[in-house]
This record gives sequence, structure tokens and C-alpha cells, in this order.
Amino acid sequence: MIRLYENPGWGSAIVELQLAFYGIPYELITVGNVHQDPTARAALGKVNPLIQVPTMVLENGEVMTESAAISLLLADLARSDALVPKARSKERAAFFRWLIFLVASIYPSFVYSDAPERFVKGNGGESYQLNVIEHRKSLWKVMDAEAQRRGGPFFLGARMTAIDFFLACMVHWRPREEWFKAETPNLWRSAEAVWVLPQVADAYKRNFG
Ligand SMILES: N[C@@H](CCC(=O)N[C@@H](CS)C(=O)NCC(=O)O)C(=O)O
Repeated sequence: MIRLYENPGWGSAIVELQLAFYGIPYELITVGNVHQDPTARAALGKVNPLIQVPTMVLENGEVMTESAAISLLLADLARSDALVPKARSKERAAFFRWLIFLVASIYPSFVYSDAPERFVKGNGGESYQLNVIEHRKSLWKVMDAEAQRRGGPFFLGARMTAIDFFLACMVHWRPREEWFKAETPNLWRSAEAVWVLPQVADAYKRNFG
């Protein structure tokens, strides 16, 4: 069975919700706070040298990291295009663009604020944290404008994709729910569309209460 190294509410939720959506069986291994707990770091480090979640181990022992790569792989494993538009479909280009934007531009900004000592001397202080959050907000606004242009109800428009699953989890992270609801209503609406799916209800509750 697939093993997912996870922490409730962390990036592993993006993967867990998709596993649940596809009905792929999985086993959860809770990692603990890798920012603070050396035992948790050592244990996850044996599987993933980056010491990050999501980390997923396939039945054949292959280790998968990177939430975007995992999302593409899950569609293959499920033999489904429900969340990943098929090659040459009209949504494919935009799907690639915004999936990679999410993981290349927005997701790394969480490490900038969660582990500032990796990037700046003395943790950077309050102004560094504020700058990171402000920059992240500006990136979310770019995505919101795109979602608005596409007309909803999902991020890409008429059809749900794995991008909506990222949003369903990431709107719970800083700058948190109230900001997203007020400032990026189109992203909020896309997230809501995932929360109401019966297939993901249990996994969503486990991660976000
Ligand atoms: N590029 C990775 C980023 C994963 C990531 O940043 N995960 C965070 C938790 S949400 C983490 O494990 N951070 C711990 C660290 O970087 O030390 C992905 O897309 O999966």
C-alpha cells in the first residue's frame, strides 16, 4: 500500500485529499514537527533527504516528493483525468502553468517564513517575516485575478483540477482564512468546491477539523 508521511494540516494534506478523491488506499505515517523535533527530523530524513512533507512511498519502494509531481503521478495511478487535464485538452496549458506557479513561486515562501535561519542572519526579524507574507499575498492576488478571469466555479473555470486541491489546503495557511475570504474570493470559492466533495470529507476533517 502507498505510505504517506504526513502531519495534519501540512502539505501532505494536498496529497491525502487527492488519494481520498481517487479512492487509492494509503497508510499514514505521522512525522511530527520537523522544524523543532530532532527525532522527527532524523526519522523522515532516512526517507527524504529534504526532510519535508509530503513524502510518499510507493508499493515498489519508490520515494516520491514534490506535491506537483505527486499530483501528476496520482492521476496516472488512478488512470483518471478528473484532476489532471489530458494531453492536448484545452485546459492542459493553463493547468501546467498554474500548478507550477503554485509550487515554484508560492509554496517555497512558506519555508522562507517557517525556517528563516536558512536564508537570513538572525532569523531576519519582524520586517523579514512581514515582507515574506506581503510577497506571498501579492502572488495569491495574481492567482485570484486569473481565477476571476476564468469565471469559476473552479480555479481553471468550468472544470475541477488538482489546483483546487492545493487551494483547499493552502487557504488555511498564513495569511489564513479570513484574508483569503476577503481578498481572494475566487480562490476561496475554488477551495470550497473541494471541501464539499463527499469523497474527501474524512480526510479534510482529519487535517483541518
Ligand atoms: N517542494 C515541496 C515543498 C514541501 C514543503 O515545503 N513542505 C513543508 C511543510 S508544508 C515542510 O515539510 N517543511 C519543512 C522544511 O522545509 O524543513 C512540495 O511541493 O512538496
